Amino acid sequence: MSASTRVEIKPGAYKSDLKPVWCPGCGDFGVLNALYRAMANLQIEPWNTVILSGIGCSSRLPGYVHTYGFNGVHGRALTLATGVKMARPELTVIAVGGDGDGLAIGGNHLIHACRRNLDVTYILMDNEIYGLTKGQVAPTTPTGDKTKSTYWGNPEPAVDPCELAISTGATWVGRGFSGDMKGLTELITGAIDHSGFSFLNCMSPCVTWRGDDEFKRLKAMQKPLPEDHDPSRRANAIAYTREKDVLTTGVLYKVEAPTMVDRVEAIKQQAMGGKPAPSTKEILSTFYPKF
Ligand SMILES: Cc1ncc(C[n+]2csc(CCOP(=O)(O)OP(=O)(O)O)c2C)c(N)n1
Ligand code: SF4
Repeated sequence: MSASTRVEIKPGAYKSDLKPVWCPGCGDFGVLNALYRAMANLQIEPWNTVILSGIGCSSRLPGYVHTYGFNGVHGRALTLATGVKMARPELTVIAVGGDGDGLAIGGNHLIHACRRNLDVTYILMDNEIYGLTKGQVAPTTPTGDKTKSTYWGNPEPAVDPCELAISTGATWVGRGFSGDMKGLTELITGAIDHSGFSFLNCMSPCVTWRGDDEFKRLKAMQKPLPEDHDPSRRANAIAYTREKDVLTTGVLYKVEAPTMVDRVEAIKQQAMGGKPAPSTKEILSTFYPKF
């Protein structure tokens, strides 16, 4: 379709027919609405987009967006995203999920997605708790907090997801808050637009298991990055991790680097000595001549 005949896609067009079943007031509504707006900002084509997730309240999100999607198994959002991106590099691939899904059972996959610099956007909806399973401690639960599984207080130190992503090789790392629709929409737009692995840690309160005050508490702590922040320097970005009394939001880190697909394509070219790559049928016929 030529640019002149293309119809503008409005944020509402990305809504699916499925109604979210999140608790009233859940932070995940803010992330979903910001995602609709970001997709409209970029005029993302739903028919060329896949959203992948694991299991958790937040992992229900793919069902609420009018694109291709898959709500997989716990902790495996990024394994699915890796497969889709490597098989169909031309698609927009977005992975979503909770802090339990992405940092506990799926923590290993996050490390490898970062170091590979897959051209995938990963939105971690961080509520500092396991929401779906009713309030157990998560890797981002602050030390000392009482949860359903830590009656005497959480004895473990918490992970800073942005610090982890920066130090393992993500090339775009941001922190947002679902109570800040404008800021979050800008961040999701930038994350999807980035070529390489973009990791957005989005504070997304669980009002049921972390309490009604979470939005107020985080809003009071939120502080945008200073205008002179240089996101190309890793040390600058790391300085805004492990914060206790403030929630600095914005693009902490952003650099350009070859993606996993770029590197694999370069190897293919090298291996083929400039000849075109064989089709799948040609490859299979070398193993099974009758194919
Ligand atoms: C292999 C496996 N282990 C455990 C579970 C149980 N389980 C389902 S969701 C979940 C954690 C949910 O927390 P999080 O990923 O932070 O998402 P939220 O519900 O808070 O959005 C767990 C432990 C599971 N479904 N599969
Ligand atoms: S339990 Fe928490 S995370 Fe899950 S839908 Fe309710 S408020 Fe959201």
